Amino acid sequence: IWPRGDEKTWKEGIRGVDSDVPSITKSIVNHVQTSLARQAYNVDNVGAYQAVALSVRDDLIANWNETQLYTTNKTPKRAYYLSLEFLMGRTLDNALLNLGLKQKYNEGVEKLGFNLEDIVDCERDAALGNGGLGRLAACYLDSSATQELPVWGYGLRYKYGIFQQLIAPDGSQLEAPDPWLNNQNPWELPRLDVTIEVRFYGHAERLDKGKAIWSGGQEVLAVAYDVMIPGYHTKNTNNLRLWESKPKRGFDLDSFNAGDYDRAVASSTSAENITSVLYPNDNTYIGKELRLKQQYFWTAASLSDIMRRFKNTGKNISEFPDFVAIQLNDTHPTLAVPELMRLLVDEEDVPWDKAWKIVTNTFFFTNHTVLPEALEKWPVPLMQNLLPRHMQIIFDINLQFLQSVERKFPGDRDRLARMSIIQEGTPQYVRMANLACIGSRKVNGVAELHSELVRTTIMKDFVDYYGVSKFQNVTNGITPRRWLDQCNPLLSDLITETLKIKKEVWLRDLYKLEGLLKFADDPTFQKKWAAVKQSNKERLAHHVETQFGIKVNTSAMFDVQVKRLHEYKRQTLNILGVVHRYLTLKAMSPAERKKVNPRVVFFAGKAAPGYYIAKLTIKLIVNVARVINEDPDTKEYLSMFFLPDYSVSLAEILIPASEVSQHISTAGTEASGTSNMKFCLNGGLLLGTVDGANIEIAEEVGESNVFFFGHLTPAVEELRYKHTYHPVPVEEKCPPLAKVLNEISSGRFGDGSVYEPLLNTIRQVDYYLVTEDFDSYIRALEMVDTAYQDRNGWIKKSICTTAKMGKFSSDRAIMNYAEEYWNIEQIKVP
Ligand code: GPK
Repeated sequence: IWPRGDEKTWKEGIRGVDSDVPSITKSIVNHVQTSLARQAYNVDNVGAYQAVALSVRDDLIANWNETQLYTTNKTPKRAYYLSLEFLMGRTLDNALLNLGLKQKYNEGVEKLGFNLEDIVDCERDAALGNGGLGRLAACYLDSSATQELPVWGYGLRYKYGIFQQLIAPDGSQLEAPDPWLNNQNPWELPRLDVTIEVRFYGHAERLDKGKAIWSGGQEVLAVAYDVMIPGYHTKNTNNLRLWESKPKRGFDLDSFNAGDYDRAVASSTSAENITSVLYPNDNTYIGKELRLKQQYFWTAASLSDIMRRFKNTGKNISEFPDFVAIQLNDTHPTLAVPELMRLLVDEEDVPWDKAWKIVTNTFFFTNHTVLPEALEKWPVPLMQNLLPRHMQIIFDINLQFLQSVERKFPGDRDRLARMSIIQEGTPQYVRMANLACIGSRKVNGVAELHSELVRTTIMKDFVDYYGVSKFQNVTNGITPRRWLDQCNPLLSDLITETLKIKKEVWLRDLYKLEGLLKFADDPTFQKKWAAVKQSNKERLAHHVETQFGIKVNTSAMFDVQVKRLHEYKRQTLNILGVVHRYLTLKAMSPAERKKVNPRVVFFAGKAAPGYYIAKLTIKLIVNVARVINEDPDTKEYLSMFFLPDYSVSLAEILIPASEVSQHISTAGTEASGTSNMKFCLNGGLLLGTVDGANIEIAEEVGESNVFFFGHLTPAVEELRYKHTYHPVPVEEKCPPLAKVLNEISSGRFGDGSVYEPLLNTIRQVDYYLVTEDFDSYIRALEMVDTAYQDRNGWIKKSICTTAKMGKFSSDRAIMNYAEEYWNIEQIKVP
């Protein structure tokens, strides 16, 4: 029976999402006049963007509605991707491409007197993430939707995303807030009806059978905002649910009436603060109570939502893991483990052991770093106060676990101490990675080398205990829709025309790129390939020229390093290499210089606001750039730019323009890296260390097509030992580097004393082994130069690189999770 009213009227009432050009212009004009309350004569580009976005949103909503209804009725097993970060970037262009409507909107917008590219440029990035981890989550959503997998993301709707980076006249990084929601956001659906109560503080009283009652404290509301995630050329449109915090009661009426306004709104302000701002730390743990509040708020709301959806199916609670898989993106959502225990034991009356079985069959845990400073550890007193019931549950889980370890390895006290969820001391700490591992069915790293390091270092004891099969690898991937078709339309078209297969086909099966190999030597194809790169270089040059007012030499090699500023990523190695090159050029005669391969070096990336050395590195880059860009002897041959405020949108301009990109972390420190994949997919060659996914890229494209240098992972530990116990001065170890450091100290690039703390990290402990890798780095740069001199050889390398990047599609990675971890199936919405 139709739910209400006349079925025919309902069905005929569904707004046709007709995709002919007249319907599109009609819908845009309609939004201008109604949603925006404007007229043809007062629409600027921003207004046009809003109207076009609202029009596209109508299509997305229609698909999203159908997908959600159809999937709910099918009650399949679903997977949930819990991530504190989703670095989405812009949506309009991506949505148009995924819907297959870009051409039509182009025409329609033109008819209305606008240019689609300008309109697309009006959109602000949704930058709810720091770097690789957050962007990976975004790529995974795209691949899940494209492959029609029932996957939802869960995250937080931060009012402020990653800060905006400004560069002061003296080269310092300044941070400004990113109020990205100031203009309304057409890509989200507020679900003010979907609200969940989340408790903090209070007290937990134990009952019998492992149960407890948690009461009192502060209650906060989580409100859902749904973001539509369209798949590529499919109706399937998935959901990303972001939670916003809100006070449960507006304000305290008693205080208000007594005239104490501050107190009246204090608790509501504290509730709203929870989802105010994204923490700007990457690869470092930051032990702030508000951050722990964010983590619990988000996991509690998400689990409650998941539980409600599961219960709507009417299945028995023991079937929970047959219908729900939850991927923990790093340790940030690990509180989901004790929270699911709490829901099952305290609220659903499930016996402890049965509940534990459900929990450990539901969760999967991805580790993204082995850097010790990034591993989350929360002080027990802090957690005890904020989450008293969870602290009890964690202690209970730990007791049972350690008893079982003791049975397997009797009398091994050191092992127990290492494996315990609780790190002893004053205060005690909760080790989130141990908890995540113990609570999950599988643990994975993000590239082969990294996963092996997970097995042999941070998780070694757990491998001994569980066996190695629990610890696996899923090499990261990137979506070829955004990172080729969208950011590099010229290359995408050239590939389509060359492969003679539809774009829709190779963009969903990236291994098809191998078909380019047979054209790698074809001179006409090489010419077209080079022309595309040249045009992307011009696009970047134009961007730089408008920003800096400096003309960029577009016949020079474009060399790019863009990523978060971090000592382990070694932007220092790059800048010291640039200074070395500069000094070398200065020492040459004008005739000698003419033989040098001109190079433009681009940097971009943010430093965590509290990371002093990283900020000093930015200052050094900016000030070196200022000197060399103005030096008439050398500027033709070497110039350098630090592009402020790196973002997804800026990456979309930089990556297609790169001829070589640098991924030069100390071996064993970069878990995977994903921009390396983006550059190579766009025909840029890789200059890097034998680290992370660089290794697998080289395996695919062939070692002759990458430029590798530096010590290997097994050597790193011993070198560090030597640095500590048998230090050798840099003057002895590496004279050219010593010279570079001294030039900086002596004030060649502005007051040298400013940089002493940075230079001393290299002169003294040199934990990241800059002094050990500098020589081979310089040699690698020379090899790059030599290879670049052979134009056709270089273009061939570029073609062969793109051709062999099929493995790095995030479609492959997501299918691996779906089949080997989540056990979910594709659903085709008819
Ligand atoms: C890893 F631990 C973290 C972190 O806090 N933030 C972050 O972006 C990155 N990462 C790794 O550094 C990259 O090597 C990796 O490719 C990326 O996560 C995705 O796995």
